[in-house]
Amino acid sequence: MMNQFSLDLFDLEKIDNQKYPEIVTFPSGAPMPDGEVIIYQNFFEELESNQLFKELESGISWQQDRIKMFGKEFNLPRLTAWYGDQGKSYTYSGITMAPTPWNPVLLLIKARIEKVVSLEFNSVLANLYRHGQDHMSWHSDDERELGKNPIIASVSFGETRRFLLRHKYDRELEKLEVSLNNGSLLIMQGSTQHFWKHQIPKTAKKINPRINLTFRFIK
Ligand SMILES: O=C(O)CCC(=O)C(=O)O
Ligand SMILES: [Mn+2]
Repeated sequence: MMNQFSLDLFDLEKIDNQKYPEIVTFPSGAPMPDGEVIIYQNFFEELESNQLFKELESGISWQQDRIKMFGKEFNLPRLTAWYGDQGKSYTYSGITMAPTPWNPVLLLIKARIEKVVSLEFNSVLANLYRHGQDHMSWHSDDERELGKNPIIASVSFGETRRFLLRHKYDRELEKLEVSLNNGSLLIMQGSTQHFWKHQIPKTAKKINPRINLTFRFIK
């Protein structure tokens, strides 16, 4: 007869390995001051993540946005799309976007995240990094419509990319680095956006595409 007790233990171990949140700290283990960042590696299992990547890659209406800088126009170094509840428009890098209505895949991912983050998100910014030259420069998600101390939930599918954080005011502090793997969920909360900037740097390596979704709550 199958031993029920050992089966439960096995399941627990599996859940622990895959869904255990870790607080992001400096390599010494020292806590991050002025913010709170949490990472769940393998929040979505590998096979499911691969499937979600494909569905998002083909199912999202990706756009090439342009930004103005120093009087010149440039292509944003990634493709983007903005989905959410109707009536929640959002300004990002000087671009005001009206959201596309939710699709079933995004709603599924949103519901899974809302099981561990007690917040109902009402919008998501999707980013497609086609290759190593696609990137996102240093910024904070501190737009007015996100309010004070926003909770941002960021899921990644496809290629692993480096995610870096640097303090805005204390230049003595070293940077923090997190590897955003296929199926990972990163949560930024507390005063993180007020004190820290983050980026996805370029890489010269030949790499596969990556999709990132940042779920947000817009007031
Ligand atoms: O691709 C990422 O992991 C970062 C995305 C991001 O910072 C943003 O959309 O504001
Ligand atoms: Mn951001």
